[in-house]
Amino acid sequence: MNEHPNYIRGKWVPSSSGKTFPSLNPATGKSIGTFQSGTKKDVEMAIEAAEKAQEEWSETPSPKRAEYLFEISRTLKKNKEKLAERMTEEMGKVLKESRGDVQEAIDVFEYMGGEGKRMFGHTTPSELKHKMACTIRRPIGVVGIITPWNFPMAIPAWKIAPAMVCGNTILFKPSSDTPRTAMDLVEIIEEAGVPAGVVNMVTGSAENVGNEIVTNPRIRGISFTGSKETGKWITQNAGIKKIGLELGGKNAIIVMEDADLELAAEGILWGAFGTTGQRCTAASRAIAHEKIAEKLEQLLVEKTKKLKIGNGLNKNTDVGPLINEKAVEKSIAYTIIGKKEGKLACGGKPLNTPGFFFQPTIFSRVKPHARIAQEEIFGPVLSILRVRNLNEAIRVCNGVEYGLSSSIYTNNIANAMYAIEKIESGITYVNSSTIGAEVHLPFGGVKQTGNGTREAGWTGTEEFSEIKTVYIDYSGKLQKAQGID
Ligand code: UN1
Repeated sequence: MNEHPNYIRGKWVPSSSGKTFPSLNPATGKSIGTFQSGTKKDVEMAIEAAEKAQEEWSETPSPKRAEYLFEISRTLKKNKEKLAERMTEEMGKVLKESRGDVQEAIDVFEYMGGEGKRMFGHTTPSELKHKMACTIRRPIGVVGIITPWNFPMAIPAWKIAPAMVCGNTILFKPSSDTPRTAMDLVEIIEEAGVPAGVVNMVTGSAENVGNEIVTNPRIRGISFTGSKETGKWITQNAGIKKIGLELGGKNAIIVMEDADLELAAEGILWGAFGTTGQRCTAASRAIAHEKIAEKLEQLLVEKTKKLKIGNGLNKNTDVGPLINEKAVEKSIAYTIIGKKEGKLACGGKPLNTPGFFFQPTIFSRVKPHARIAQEEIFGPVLSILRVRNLNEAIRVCNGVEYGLSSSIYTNNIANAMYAIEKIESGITYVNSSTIGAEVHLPFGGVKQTGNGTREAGWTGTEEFSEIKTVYIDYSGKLQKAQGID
């Protein structure tokens, strides 16, 4: 019933395992279809297909490859509403956010299509006469793309679009929580006429599918978004490959005494409870100046109590379910820890209904070293911390192992500029929440959040290409560099 195959060499095929797993609607706990429990053998078949397609795809000029990306973008746009509804059904986020997720995919295929006409290298003079030097971009080869469930279309698109335009062929393993949204995207890629073998998808577990993708030496590059633990495992087991990692966050919003508190409260709420707190960029800490902390807390609690929890397909829902049972257990566990570490100001309970719901939760008077202020919860749990001045705020903000997004609310330009300079993170917002990065700017983090790559924007193609340096000597003589005669 409603069984969905893998996609290898342009064909929809069952797994060699003969087994499937269900994808559940987190608002009801019911299955929406079954997907292949992929195997090492399936991965090998997909690598074979990707290798076969590699030469012709890499020889296709990038402005021509770009035409496929534009077509994918257009088809996504035409199907946006249906795709968003299906995404909410599978992932749970409220419909308007699912629309945003599809929109990110539309935008990134369009943007990366444009990159096909740039693909810039450098030219620079040689130190020798009648000789020129330049760089060009070459594909990496077959790349493995391993993606999470929280942006089930946008994140695969952030990776597949630049990988394609750079001339790589792809093995895509989506999260087992959102295989149907991944399938929807791959169907659109197929519809756009992308040659067989350029994009292949194998669904299944990390143990069987992920493991093989990471460790197989025929895969030349890996791009992964997910947990720090898995990221670490990848760096230890992938061998010599080009690796791009987007891992966790413990993002903070600093609110200074001069800030517009109404605006700050709205931004904190959107950052903490948007997507039910399940974004790497989610704001899980509010660092408040002691002079306004009480007032800010009141505003936050008041507004949080008004949020409507429910099925993301319902028009008036503000906060959808968590992704699965395990996520609810994690939020419960951190609430128990939080009650010992701070004061529970609101929320803190799962809903006693079918589906995986947890109340938006706020802890106040949390200390910087508390576990709820240090560890990534990936649920709707916000900690409020108090500080005496900007320097302390920045110290607290930086006092975690991650560094993805950050924000400061202030009307003092010097405060804002100082925070931009001193906060250790890949992204800093001023008077705006920690979420909502745009696809034409680089995205990524420092410290344990990543290994230095930046997705999206003009840096997005760097992760998926190799630089070749070219020297062209037209002097007709053997010339030796470094002054050797
Ligand atoms: C993520 O949670 O991994 O900036 C990505 C944002 C989104 C992307 C989040 N555009 O919140």
